[in-house]
Amino acid sequence: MLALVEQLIGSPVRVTGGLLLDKDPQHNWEVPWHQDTGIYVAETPPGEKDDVRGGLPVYSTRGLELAGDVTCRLALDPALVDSGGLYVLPGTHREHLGKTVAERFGSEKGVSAPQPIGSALSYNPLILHRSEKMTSAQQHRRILHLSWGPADLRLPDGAQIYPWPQPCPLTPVEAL
Ligand SMILES: O=C(O)CCC(=O)C(=O)O
Repeated sequence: MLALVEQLIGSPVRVTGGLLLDKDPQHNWEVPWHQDTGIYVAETPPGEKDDVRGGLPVYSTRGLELAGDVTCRLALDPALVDSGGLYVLPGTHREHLGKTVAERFGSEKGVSAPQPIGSALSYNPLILHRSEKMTSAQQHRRILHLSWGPADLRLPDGAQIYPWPQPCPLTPVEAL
């Protein structure tokens, strides 16, 4: 995965986040079109609103700071059209769309990006994406969602990327 992400980003990389998303019949959500503009930081910069997710502060970017980043979703279960998989809207990663998303793209269906179990789906975090509820009889749709950026990624307003315990840039395990 490191080699894949380095190839996509085009430089040495760092991890910027990780989540396990477990969609099941009791926790069966849908999410409208959005860009992932937030990034975990060491602390909320002065003057920014508090946004704490999973216990960690998140800084919301306002421009294209994350345009060189890559998200990689590993499907631990099938994530298909009827099991709450992702839809994307190609080409929308080139601008920070802010609050215009619903008005401009709300009526678009987009392109489904179905994932068989064990597959990896990589995309730019700024591409519009959405998901629907699971309608299949599947018990779980677990996705390991990993976020990556260039090792020299910097944020404005003095925001410091959360210091995940890792060598930066990342090195292959064999080399440790
Ligand atoms: O996996 C899903 O159902 C939606 C995930 C999502 O919107 C995200 O990762 O930003």
